Amino acid sequence: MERIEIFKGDITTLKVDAIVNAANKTLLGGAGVDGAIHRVAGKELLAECHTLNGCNTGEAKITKAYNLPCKFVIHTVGPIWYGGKNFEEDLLTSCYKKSLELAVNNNIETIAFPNISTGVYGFPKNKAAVIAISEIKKFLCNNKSIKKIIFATFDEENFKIYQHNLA
Ligand code: AR6
Repeated sequence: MERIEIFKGDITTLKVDAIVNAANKTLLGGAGVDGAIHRVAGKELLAECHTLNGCNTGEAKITKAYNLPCKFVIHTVGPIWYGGKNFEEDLLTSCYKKSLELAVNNNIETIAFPNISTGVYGFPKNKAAVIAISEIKKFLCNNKSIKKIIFATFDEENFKIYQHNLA
């Protein structure tokens, strides 16, 4: 538990080894946290993303962070919520798992996650938080190289949900 933290605010301000981006399959930018990350990182991030050939839902890819204060950006594509019968929960679990595997393989020790899929993609916020927290706790039990995982909440509702679920 001491390796898990909640932060409320803009993930692009965090000086961690990696921040995770809630991207779309093109990896070529968008609104929400994706837009904020590309705005701060600058055009070089978009140029590197152009070389990646997109990313499937539930998968993750890593880039440098350019003008961001972190070292890497891990881009993952969350599921669009269609009511829960299209493997949305498994795909969201996979986003956290694949992002953490990439982090470990790149010697990342500190990492911040946004609340993947809970904005434009419409995943129910509490359900998403329960999945994120349980996957991360499971991962930390089996991994000692990750020193800190930050849940970067942005809206008040998610902040309260994480406070409640981590209490
Ligand atoms: N820092 C941290 N969290 C943020 C920030 C920020 N600067 N801005 C928004 N959030 P969303 P999704 C929160 O919509 O649902 C994009 O267009 C926000 O409050 O960014 O996975 C992509 O290109 C919410 O809780 O991502 C995709 O097309 C969370 O980030 C699509 O949106 C996720 O909201 C992905 O949708």
